[in-house]
Amino acid sequence: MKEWEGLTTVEEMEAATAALLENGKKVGADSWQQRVKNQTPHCGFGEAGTCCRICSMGPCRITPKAPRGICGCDVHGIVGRNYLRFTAGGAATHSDHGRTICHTLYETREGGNYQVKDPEKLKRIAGEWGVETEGKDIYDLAHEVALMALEEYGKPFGISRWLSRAPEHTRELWKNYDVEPRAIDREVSQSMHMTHMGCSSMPEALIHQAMRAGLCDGWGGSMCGTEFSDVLFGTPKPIDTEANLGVMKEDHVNIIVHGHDPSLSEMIVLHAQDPEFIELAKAQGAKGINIAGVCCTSNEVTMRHGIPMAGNFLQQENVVLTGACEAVVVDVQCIFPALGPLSKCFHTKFITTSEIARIPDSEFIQFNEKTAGENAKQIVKAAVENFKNRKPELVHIPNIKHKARVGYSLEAIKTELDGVTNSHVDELGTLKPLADVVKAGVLRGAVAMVGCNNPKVRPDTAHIELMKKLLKNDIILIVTGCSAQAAAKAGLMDPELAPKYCGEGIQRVCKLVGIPPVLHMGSCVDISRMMVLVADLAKDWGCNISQLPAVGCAPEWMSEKAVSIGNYVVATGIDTYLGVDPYTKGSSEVTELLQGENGVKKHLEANFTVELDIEKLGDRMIEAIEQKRKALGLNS
Ligand code: BF8
Ligand code: SF4
Repeated sequence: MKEWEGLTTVEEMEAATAALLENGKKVGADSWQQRVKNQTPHCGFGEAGTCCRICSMGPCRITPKAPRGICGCDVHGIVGRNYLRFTAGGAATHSDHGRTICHTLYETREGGNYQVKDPEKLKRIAGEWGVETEGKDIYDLAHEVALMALEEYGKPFGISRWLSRAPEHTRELWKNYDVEPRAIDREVSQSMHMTHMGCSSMPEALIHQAMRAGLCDGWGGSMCGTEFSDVLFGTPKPIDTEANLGVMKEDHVNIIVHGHDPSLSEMIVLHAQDPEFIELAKAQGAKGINIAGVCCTSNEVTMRHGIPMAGNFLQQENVVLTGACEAVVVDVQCIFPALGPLSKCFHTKFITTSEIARIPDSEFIQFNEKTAGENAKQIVKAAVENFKNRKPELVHIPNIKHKARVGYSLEAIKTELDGVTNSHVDELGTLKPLADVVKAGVLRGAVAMVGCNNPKVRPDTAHIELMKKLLKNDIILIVTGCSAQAAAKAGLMDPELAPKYCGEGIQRVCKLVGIPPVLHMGSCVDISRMMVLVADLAKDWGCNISQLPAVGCAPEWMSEKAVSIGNYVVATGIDTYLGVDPYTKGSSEVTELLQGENGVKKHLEANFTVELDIEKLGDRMIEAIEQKRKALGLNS
């Protein structure tokens, strides 16, 4: 049996991209591939984190000859401040997304644009927060919980409510190191304050706050985003779909949803099914309306509706280059401004919808929770009416896609395990069967692979090659974000195909439970699902999170959000492996704090490893998992 036969290779994906770039040349389209060339080499000060421009006496750049900025700040202070600001950017972004979801929850009403789709989950959260649910109207409860969640962003006293989900030991560590996040906005705000000219320049203090700001995201804003999206739109369950550009349809109106906030895309998905728009599409000569996604918006709608995934971050220009995209509809985050001029080369409508992401050369249709239905209809109509403007000679959809089974929320994972063992203990099931197969060595452990693409890494290669390596070593994968889409495009989420090539243990588990070896847990805010997973697993196992044979990995990360995530994953006790340098190599002290034995590891039991060689990165993760097994006295 030829190894990994039937999977789509990165070479095949690159050939598809090359054909699309040729298509673009016909109309003078720019591309990120070209812009990378224009931007290379990058500024060495920026890459090392040693440039400071937070006051206008600078910019100050640290060299052996100029070891301090004008204010006297040394390289460790500058690198540390930059790192904290980077984190604050990510924490703010995830958390503000979470806030929008809380507002959407507040707008729910019977028969309204938004409804409560998972009342049981809402009641569970209400129970955790000490809210009486008995005899209460579900919408009254939704409004009460939404208000409480919104207050999490600015409450004057106390710590994040979500921390109560963590195991006792983790909470002790957080308390002792004083990193329990308080109000979500406060941690972001304090990070900005600390990094203002003339405040903190002590690396220990800056990295300490970076951990707390990360935690306010993962155990705060992102958790609000995930949990209340489930309440609003349904908690994901396993569902079959497809991934890669071949999901676009030549004879259909293609609407691409891109960004992160499901409040918009849910409405687009809903109204694209309106018979009046389907009729309108037919009147334009199309067979129907096809919705596909890019980036995390894609992950949100694929997890809940099986909407196909057109691609991940560095494929966003490709959807326009097909010449078959009637509209790219975006909300917030990870949207290339390049889509403006690019869409002008084709007939594509580039529709922005949020005051948070205003982009030149786009059509702005402001989306609002109160008028969501009307806004979505306007957008779908504009896209459908644009079908007639297609230039047939420019239409080229690569014939490349793969089957994928997605939808593995924590609830779904527990239910799947329960189905096999019938060990039904509480209403949500348990992770004991998972703990048992890992203890027995059938599975050696797990890697949570997450994050973006970055042209610094050959796109998708690190995700896919690392996954294959880990799977062969009986290490199961849980994935989110653009990593999940890389796996889906390759075929690693195909439950019939992918397990064949995995280690024997994974093969057995996949067959028994009926799952693919790579489990799609959702978008990047859904890394909060992974935090609850490890918290529950540690409780069911009877060990600390840091002892579990599990690590985190972001091999191709690029965004501030990814750094915020990395911080909360580490702060939760999970060693985290990065394939791209986080602009800290200019400071030995910051590097030690993040990656050494005497920094955050001393307080939080985990740290970062940065390794740009992907082969070595994989080896180190396997080694770490085996070491954790050994420390637990499990078989080698
Ligand atoms: O939040 S993985 S490129 S799409 S930042 Fe962006 Fe990175 Fe993709 Fe989702 Ni996450
Ligand atoms: Fe330079 Fe200090 Fe101003 Fe930074 S804060 S730009 S190091 S003077």
